[in-house]
Amino acid sequence: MTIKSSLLECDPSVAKLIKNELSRQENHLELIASENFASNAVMAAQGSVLTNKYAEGLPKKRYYGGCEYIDEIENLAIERAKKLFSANWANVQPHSGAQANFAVFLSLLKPGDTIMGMDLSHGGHLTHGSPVNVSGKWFKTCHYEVDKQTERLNMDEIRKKAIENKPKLIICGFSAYPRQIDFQAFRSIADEVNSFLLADIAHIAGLVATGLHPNPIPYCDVVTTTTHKTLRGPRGGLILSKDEELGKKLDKAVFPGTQGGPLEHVIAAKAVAFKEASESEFKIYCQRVISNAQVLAKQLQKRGISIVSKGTDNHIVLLDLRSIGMTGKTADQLVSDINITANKNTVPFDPESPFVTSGLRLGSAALTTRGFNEKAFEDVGNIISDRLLNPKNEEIKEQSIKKVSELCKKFPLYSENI
Ligand code: DSN
Repeated sequence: MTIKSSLLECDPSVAKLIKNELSRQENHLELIASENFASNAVMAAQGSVLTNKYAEGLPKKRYYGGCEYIDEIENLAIERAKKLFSANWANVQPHSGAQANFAVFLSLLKPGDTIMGMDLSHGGHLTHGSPVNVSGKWFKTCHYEVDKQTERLNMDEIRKKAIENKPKLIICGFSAYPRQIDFQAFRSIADEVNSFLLADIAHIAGLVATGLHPNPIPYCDVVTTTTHKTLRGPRGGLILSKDEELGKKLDKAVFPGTQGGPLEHVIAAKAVAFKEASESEFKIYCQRVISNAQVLAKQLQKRGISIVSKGTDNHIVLLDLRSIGMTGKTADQLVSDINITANKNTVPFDPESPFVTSGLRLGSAALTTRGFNEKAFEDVGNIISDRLLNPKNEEIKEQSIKKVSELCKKFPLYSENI
């Protein structure tokens, strides 16, 4: 073997597994709310020779030579990110959303400070103060919840909690919250208790970039996101701020604070994704992401399955399966049996453990990328309902597998030769 050998020649085992994964993506309905399908252009940049280059530091301030093209690529990514989100500063190096949040903690907090985020079981994220994450081990934590009746944020309750606990950092932005976030209201609470405000928009970044969800930049000290969910780029993280001085501290917190060499091939792919997201087609795509999720939610409700907060403003549809006497674990398995990929998820005030749960989280971003329209999402809602409402019916199971296969053929993903 030489470095010129193809993947198939060099490692047929890995080549075959990648082909199998491609086939799985083509032939299953992808409804995991945090996943999407990146474009061929994004994947070409990520699978490029840039993987070979070390570039610790920032453009024009590197610890290695040979960075002239890398600098241009990273600057393009930074400038495009700033423009897309109307920010004054951006760092495109975080390897993931968790790394982005960790860098924010390093720059704003000291161990023992108090942070306040949404409770994980109500839709928060592990890195927002969960006891199993460094954010919950190194900081004192307090959590807010959604309102029991509306299953939406109750800003009066959040304000009370902030006054009680005086956090140094308030975190908003969630993993399983289907409604719009009022960043201005969070800002006024943060000002009242003299706290920093972080918005983690990992899930809704595409909707924010296209103006379909309010932008947190004017109200927050710092904003973090991933680049691969509704934003549809490569897997990775991004930090943004309106404050260039704070940006300098955040740059240091990324490198050398929490990371080593940046992944420049991923940064190039982020630059491509930011360009794609700035085009008018991407706004139309994001509008469809929302309307498709709303159609899906409505269809499930029509069939008697409750939806957390009774609907959605974004790409997330969270099923409350207590309405049909089922757990998330069972539902996850039932839809998986008919080639639908989703994830079990806690619902607010869930009586079940996180390993069992009472919810199933669905997201519309990936199938909308395949071109699924409202009619197709209505069909998806019916296929899921048929399966969950008739878990022991083998005939319905077989019909559902066929319907999934027909939908996948009708809306192909990538051509086989990528
Ligand atoms: N685990 C991701 C999600 O599914 O929302 C977030 O990191």
